[in-house]
Amino acid sequence: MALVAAPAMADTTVDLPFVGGQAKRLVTGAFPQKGALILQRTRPPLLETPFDVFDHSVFTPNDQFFVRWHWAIIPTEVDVASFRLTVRGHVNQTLTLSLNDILALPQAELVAVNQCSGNSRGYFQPPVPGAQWSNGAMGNARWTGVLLKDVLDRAGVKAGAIQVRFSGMDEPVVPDAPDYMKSLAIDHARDGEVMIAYAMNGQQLPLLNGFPLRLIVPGWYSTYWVKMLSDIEVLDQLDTQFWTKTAYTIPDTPGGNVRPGETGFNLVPISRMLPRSFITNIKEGDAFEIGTSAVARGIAFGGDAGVSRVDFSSDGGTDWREAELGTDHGKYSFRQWQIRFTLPARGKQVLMVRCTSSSGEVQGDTPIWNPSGFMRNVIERTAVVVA
Ligand SMILES: Nc1nc2c(c(=O)[nH]1)N[C@H]1C(S)=C(S)[C@@H](COP(=O)(O)O)O[C@H]1N2
Ligand SMILES: [Mo]
Repeated sequence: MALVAAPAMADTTVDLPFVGGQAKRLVTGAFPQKGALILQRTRPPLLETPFDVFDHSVFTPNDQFFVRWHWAIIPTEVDVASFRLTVRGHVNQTLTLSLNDILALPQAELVAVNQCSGNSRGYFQPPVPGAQWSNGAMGNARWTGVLLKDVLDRAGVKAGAIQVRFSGMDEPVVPDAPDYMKSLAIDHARDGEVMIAYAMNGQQLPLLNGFPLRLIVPGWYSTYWVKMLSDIEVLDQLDTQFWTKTAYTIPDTPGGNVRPGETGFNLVPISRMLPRSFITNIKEGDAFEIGTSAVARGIAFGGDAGVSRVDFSSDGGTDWREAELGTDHGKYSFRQWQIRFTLPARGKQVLMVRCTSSSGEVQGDTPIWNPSGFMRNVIERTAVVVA
């Protein structure tokens, strides 16, 4: 498949309300197979979903799904006839699978949120280095493909296997830089949920989201969701490669939370996601008429569990009321919520939304902090003006 240029689209700008001041970014349609996305970096691309997209559907359209790559050498086309996925290492037989071989395996399907560990990093206070994302480094899609377990079973995992390491077709720009790879524990890899996807929302994956194959690790941050997956290696010892051992680690403290400047904590690999929720139809600064009934709606997800309830406050967190939930597309999906409310007092009012997961985790009231700016999941606040 070769890339075709996206249709011409006028560039506009967006203001992201970061703590250190607003960031003006270009909204571009210049990337292949992609529509309007917020441009943070061109090479390698960092493209963010404009937040209003999340108000239209719980499924994030492929052409507005965010994009994140670590290294700039990304194939601009993949030949579907010669493409092969290798499965090797601590297995009975090495496999070299064509896309037709993959398509011949039993089909699996799952709706799941793909969220960057650093989603919302731009709101960390004090600020931390790294991609300055607003809240759009996430998306929800129906993924179709095969179970990783089925592929590993065909190769025959030998006794003593510890981890499985995944690598894609992208490459670092300098030869001694570490190729992007991630590993999962062998039991996780064989849990019957981790998938190798060839389709997203019923279409083949956009190249920038990993065509022709990507790993889906439901409930875990997308650093593990290796794109353009071409190599699977079963390891009989722990992976000591940079991207698993050193990068993408969080403090081994409750919620990955430390005080700014704190030292002396242990680091562990980031893993499962935490519950989050957002208002999608009301923006900071929107005007409301006193005493008039209005509707708030948005999305929530439970992290690595489903959404049990969503509560809404229109008075800065004093009173909370339970919102009505939309269709359940499975525990790893966005879930829509909505509620009717009235604002009884003039002036500034703070709207808040809070998700409780089906495993009983609740979003917290105070933002967490860690030096990498990972795992933000505080209850978000939207101040509106009542007149
Ligand atoms: N091959 C490859 N896969 C990758 C990455 C990468 O740099 N190379 N980045 C990971 C990270 S950190 C994120 S956030 C997601 C982004 O997925 P998306 O671009 O489809 O939204 O891809 C993951 N998979
Ligand atoms: Mo990421």
